[in-house]
Amino acid sequence: MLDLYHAEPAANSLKVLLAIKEKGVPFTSHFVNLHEFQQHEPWFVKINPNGQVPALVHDGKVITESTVINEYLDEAFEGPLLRPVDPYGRARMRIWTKFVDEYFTPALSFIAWHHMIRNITDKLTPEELEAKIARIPLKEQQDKWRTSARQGYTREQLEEWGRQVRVSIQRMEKELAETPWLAGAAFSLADVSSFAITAGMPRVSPNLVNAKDTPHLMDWHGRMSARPGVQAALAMPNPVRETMEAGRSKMASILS
Ligand SMILES: N[C@@H](CCC(=O)N[C@@H](CS)C(=O)NCC(=O)O)C(=O)O
Repeated sequence: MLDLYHAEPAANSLKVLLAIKEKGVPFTSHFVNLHEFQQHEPWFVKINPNGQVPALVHDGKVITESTVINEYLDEAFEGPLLRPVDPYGRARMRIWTKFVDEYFTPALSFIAWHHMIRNITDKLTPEELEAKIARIPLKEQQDKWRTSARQGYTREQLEEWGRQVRVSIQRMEKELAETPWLAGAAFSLADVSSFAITAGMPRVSPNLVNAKDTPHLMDWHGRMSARPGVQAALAMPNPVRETMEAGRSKMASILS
């Protein structure tokens, strides 16, 4: 029995959907609607005490943290190998997944929240919003919801995160100019992690990711997008697409 609790195919949820579809492992999908704060409901916090998606439940055992879930999926199930076999290749893969988790994703995430969260929270009264925030298990996430919903982040903060996103894109471009996939000769979880947050960038941030400035990244993006596993992950239902799109256009200004 394999159950995956995830949100729309974006960011950390997309990361795990990509791996599970590439691997071809059958699973039961449970959509957790972040726009309705379902991730903070008691039934879900019992599964992941952090109140965040994705979460995998395998024969009753819970695995959280998207990068750990992906390594677990690759280790525990049959199917194409998603990690290089040699120790150096595997280390290179982990350097990428760590970089994506610790540097690239946080920078992009703060920018996204600043532009998108009010599309979710504006329908609530201040009292309703505080009641929702009070249920969030992590103090850091409480602060992120509250700041994004109210005054937002400062121009200096947004510009610094924008700089970090540009550094991340340049790092990908440099690597992909040297090797076809991010961890070397073969597709791996390094590509999965990186694609999960750059999937929409050629469309949303064409000033940053385009054929002239980042030709190798664009070529990689085309090869990634052509993979059946990637297409299957991106085709997962997305009931919140409209709200997301409304925020995405606003993000483009800081990411150029
Ligand atoms: N380190 C965690 C982060 C998970 C995470 O940030 N999930 C986001 C969605 S991409 C979430 O659940 N956000 C809603 C919230 O924090 O309230 C992982 O990699 O799985």
